[in-house]
Amino acid sequence: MADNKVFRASTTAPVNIAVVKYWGKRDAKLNLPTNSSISVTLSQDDLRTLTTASCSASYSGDSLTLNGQSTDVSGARTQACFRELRERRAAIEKNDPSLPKISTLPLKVVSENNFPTAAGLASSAAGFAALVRAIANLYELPDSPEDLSRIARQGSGSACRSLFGGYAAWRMGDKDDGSDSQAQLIAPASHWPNMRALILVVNAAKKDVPSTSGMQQTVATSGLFQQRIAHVVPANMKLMEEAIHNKDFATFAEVTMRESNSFHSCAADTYPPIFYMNDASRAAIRAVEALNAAAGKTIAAYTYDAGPNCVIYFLEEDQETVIGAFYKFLSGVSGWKDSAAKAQSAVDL
Ligand code: 2P0
Repeated sequence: MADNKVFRASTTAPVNIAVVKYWGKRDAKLNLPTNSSISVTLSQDDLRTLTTASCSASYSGDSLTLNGQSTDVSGARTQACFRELRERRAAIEKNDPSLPKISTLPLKVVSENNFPTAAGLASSAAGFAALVRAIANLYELPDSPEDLSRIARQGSGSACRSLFGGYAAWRMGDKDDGSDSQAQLIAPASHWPNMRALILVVNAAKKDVPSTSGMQQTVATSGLFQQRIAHVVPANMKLMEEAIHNKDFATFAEVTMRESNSFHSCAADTYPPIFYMNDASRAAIRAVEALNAAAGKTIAAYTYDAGPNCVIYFLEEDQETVIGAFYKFLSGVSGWKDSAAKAQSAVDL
């Protein structure tokens, strides 16, 4: 029966790890940030979300399944994404009456990560990026990745950067309606193909304070944070973009490590303080410092998000040295002993 027809589209989206960190919202409803940010997209062979979106009159209502678990769709973020995508589909249906009227049909979204969600590896970024693109594909929307990034941003801020492969910037914008707060490609992965990332997953990685509430506590209480958004981030955005364009690893690495330190210092300056790193995280920082000192130049850069897990960026030519050093390190430090380490390329979609 035509009424029961199922329309379907699938897509994948990559995990991204910020090298200039997003931390703070100026508008929590529209997910508008207090600062711009930059990320590197990880290889989809290793870390990605696969999402299928479908719609049919035979479905009883909108539904979302994440890693086999039925998930609430009534949250404001998911609703904002569904609403904006439906509005866009409805507009093209209005202009072209020959198109099937699917914008009003119930939506079913099924999403799977190929990595453990509990590992705290930016799963919301890949998740919302894949959700938005899957529905946009289902609706055959003509929107550009930049347009879609404004929708994904409302699902989760960092998701807007996962609409792109390679090196992406989220420009904070200055409009109150968020129409200029979107992500943009800085360079495809092919621009710097020897970039690699090593991911160290610490045991029992559970966020004490979720990002959304943590960042707003920082905005409300940290004096250091005011300095960060006024001076530190604008300078680091410029340095990082130049480093990426020039494939200047030493600058890329220094800014990456300083940004991680700046973000975690603001977390610690929040009242009451927020600590995402633990002793094992700090030991890994020391190990990167020792590795760089032994090499006589910067060959590795650490970065931490809202949890204790470590991402280390390095270049392919230093892979043996970096991975060798970290396997040795992992076996010697409690907390990292049973961790999974994964070396991978930071490559394109
Ligand atoms: C980032 N993080 O730039 C930073 C660095 C964590 C530390 O984006 O509230 O999950 O959904 O917009 O995107 C985590 O924040 O927060 C994050 P919401 P999100 O990757």
